Amino acid sequence: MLTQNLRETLLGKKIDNANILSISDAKLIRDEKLRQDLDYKIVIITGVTGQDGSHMVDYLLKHTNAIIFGGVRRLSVYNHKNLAHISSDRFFLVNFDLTDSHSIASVIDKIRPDYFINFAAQSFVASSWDFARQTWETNCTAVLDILEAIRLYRPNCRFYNAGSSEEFGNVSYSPQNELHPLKPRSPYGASKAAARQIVKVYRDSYNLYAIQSWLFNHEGTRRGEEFVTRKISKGVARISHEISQGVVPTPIELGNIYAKRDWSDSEDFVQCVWMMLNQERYRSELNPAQYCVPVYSPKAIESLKEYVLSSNETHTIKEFIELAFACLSIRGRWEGTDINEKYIDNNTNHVLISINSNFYRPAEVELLLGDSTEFRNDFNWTPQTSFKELVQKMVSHDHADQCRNFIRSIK
Ligand code: NDP
Ligand code: GDR
Repeated sequence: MLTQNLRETLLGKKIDNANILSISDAKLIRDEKLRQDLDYKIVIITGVTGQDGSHMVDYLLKHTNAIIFGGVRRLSVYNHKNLAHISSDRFFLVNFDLTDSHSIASVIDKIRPDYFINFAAQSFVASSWDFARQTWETNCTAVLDILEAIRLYRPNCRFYNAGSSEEFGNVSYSPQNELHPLKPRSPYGASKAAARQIVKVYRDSYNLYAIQSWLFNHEGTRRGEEFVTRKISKGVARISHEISQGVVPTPIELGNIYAKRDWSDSEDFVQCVWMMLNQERYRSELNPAQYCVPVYSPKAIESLKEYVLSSNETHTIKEFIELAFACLSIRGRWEGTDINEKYIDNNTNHVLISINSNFYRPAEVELLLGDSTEFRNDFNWTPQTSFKELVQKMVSHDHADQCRNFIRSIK
């Protein structure tokens, strides 16, 4: 019997801490939804409070009729900013922690998903040296636990795990495609590379529809503030405001500004993830009949592919900085070398960027440049957002935020 609170949740109240479901209550909601319409697909997405997970929720609510359960771990502080805009009777939050194998088994057994999209991770490379074990458990051991639970309780559930270009690490050649060897440089990269192996072992051993892509860096207005692009876009917005107020700006402190990254828009990638999870619908050479449940044909599973997703362009952090400032009409010049290198405002001569060696990493991935030709060809896909548009979008968003906060502060 549904409680009053569950009945309200069913109607799609706005997301807040009060309506995070227990796994048992989530099962009641799932059963009730399937009673209304047996055709609903049930999707579990982890990492929904983060960047990609929240965009995936938006994408599926817009383009499918799926019932979505977003997995959130219990935290004492409310962190659902990326979900605050969602109000839907097809999206529910459920409490489970990826580092707890019992909770993973229970959620898969009770909710019986058709898709399990795993975006949850300790995703910050720099922290993976400080929390190597926790990184391993979240990014790798949890993947094994999910696969094992899918094998036992829901073998026809399609599983996606977010892999990373960090698995390529100390790259042997450029651009990196699906054939590039795995040469991780961080505990984070190693955890994703190990997860990739176990996903393949489970796919091959048990005929599971289980895949892991290689995602190159992707960003946006929901990017965590510790990642370099967001640190820059927020910093640029703050500095522009400080200059406009006649205040000497505090420079943004960064580490290795010569590293090169292949940056895309997160919103572009979530669509690709959904395509990868439904390859028979989008790859014309596949025979959809082989993907019928309850049992996937071994031939179908063999023909699944894992893909690189990338912009196929690489840029230094310095280029990102120059463009970000230019978006707000601030032009600068570089002076000094190594730890003394600085970016100086041409107009005011204020220091905008300085180097702090605390942001250097024990081992750096100097260059990433992807080759996503395989995905583009198989799925007839091209990204919507260019590098320039991405930088502009992030800076404009943070600038507008800065202005809003300022207006609020003088009211
Ligand atoms: P974010 O850091 O923005 O989000 C990570 C999410 O994982 C958060 O929702 C976090 O929840 C959740 N999480 C962490 N630990 C646990 C846990 N123990 N139990 C449950 N949830 C947990 O990452 P992104 O959205 O940027 O990335 C999504 C995925 O893609 C990650 O796997 C990442 O490694 C991978 N990836 C990302 C790339 C990128 O450029 N963005 C590139 C390549 C791969 P909480 O809010 O509670 O902390
Ligand atoms: P990355 O992203 O490590 O590529 O991992 P991040 O934005 O943290 O770093 C990119 C590059 O910028 C250099 N850098 C700095 N980085 C941060 N965070 N802060 C700084 O001050 C700074 N100064 C220079 C870094 O050294 C690095 O070379 C991201 C994550 O999303 C992973 O989860 C994902 O797997 C990979 O992208 C692909």
